[in-house]
Amino acid sequence: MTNPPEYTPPKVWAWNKENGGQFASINRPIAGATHEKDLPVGRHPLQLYSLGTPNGVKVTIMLEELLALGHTGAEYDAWLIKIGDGDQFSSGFVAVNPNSKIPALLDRSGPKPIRVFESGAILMYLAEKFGAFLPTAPVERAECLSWLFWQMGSAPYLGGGFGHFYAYAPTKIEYAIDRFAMEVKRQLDVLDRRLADNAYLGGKDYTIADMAVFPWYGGLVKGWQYDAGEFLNVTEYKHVQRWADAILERPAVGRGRMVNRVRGELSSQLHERHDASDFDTKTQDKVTG
Ligand SMILES: N[C@@H](CCC(=O)N[C@@H](CS)C(=O)NCC(=O)O)C(=O)O
Repeated sequence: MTNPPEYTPPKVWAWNKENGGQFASINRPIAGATHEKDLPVGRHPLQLYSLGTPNGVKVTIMLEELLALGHTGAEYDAWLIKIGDGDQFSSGFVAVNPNSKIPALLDRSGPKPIRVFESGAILMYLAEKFGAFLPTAPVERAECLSWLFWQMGSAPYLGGGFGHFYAYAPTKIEYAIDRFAMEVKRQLDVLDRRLADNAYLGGKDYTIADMAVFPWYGGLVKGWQYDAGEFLNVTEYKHVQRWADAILERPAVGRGRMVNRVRGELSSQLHERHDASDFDTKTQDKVTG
């Protein structure tokens, strides 16, 4: 094993703003706003402040699925939060999410706006509000919520662990890549075994658990995440592949993946969404990453 340069931690950690990492310009060890700026507000009951990352896409898929079911109360304005530019640290965004991370939702349909942050909480909130994609029978509901929370606990090992050290860290550290590649493969095997006997994670029905897991692990087995398909030998997860293909067939998933998207073919990027007709000039078949 190749060793990284020796580092002896000081007695008390100190913030080195020039640590060279790809996110050095936005990462910081303190919370709160860096600047005063209000968030924009559109005409719809739901205001989403987000970006087309796996965490953001979970929510736009859910909103498009709700609209496809005919829930007009799920009409939404999706505003772009450019995290590379520090938009998540504006006073307006921090008021909606004190954790300064996308996605954040403001429900303005009632007498007082309700804020919701954390993608899992937003999915649950919307599922309960509209009575959709979250089973009510105890066994199915428990299974759905278990897989939803599995995602919330597991994906940081994929994104913050594997993805960070494999794709973003300024130096390739064998120990870190090895440790997180092993964990991510274990997680893929967990999913593969579950999906061997079940059409979807919650059982026979498509639920918010699938919407949460798909953008991360579906993207991984399709080779889109971190360009790591070959490295992780993702073709071996046959049941995850079958499940991801089934989800990709859904028109609402195609639309949800385009909202707040800032990479890939320009024709696949819908930076802001304010009306169903906004998709008319876009082409879903170009959403390949
Ligand atoms: N557990 C959170 C994670 C959200 C998250 O990590 N969002 C990232 C983008 S995918 C972000 O906003 N990063 C900005 C930052 O860290 O400053 C959720 O599921 O909502």
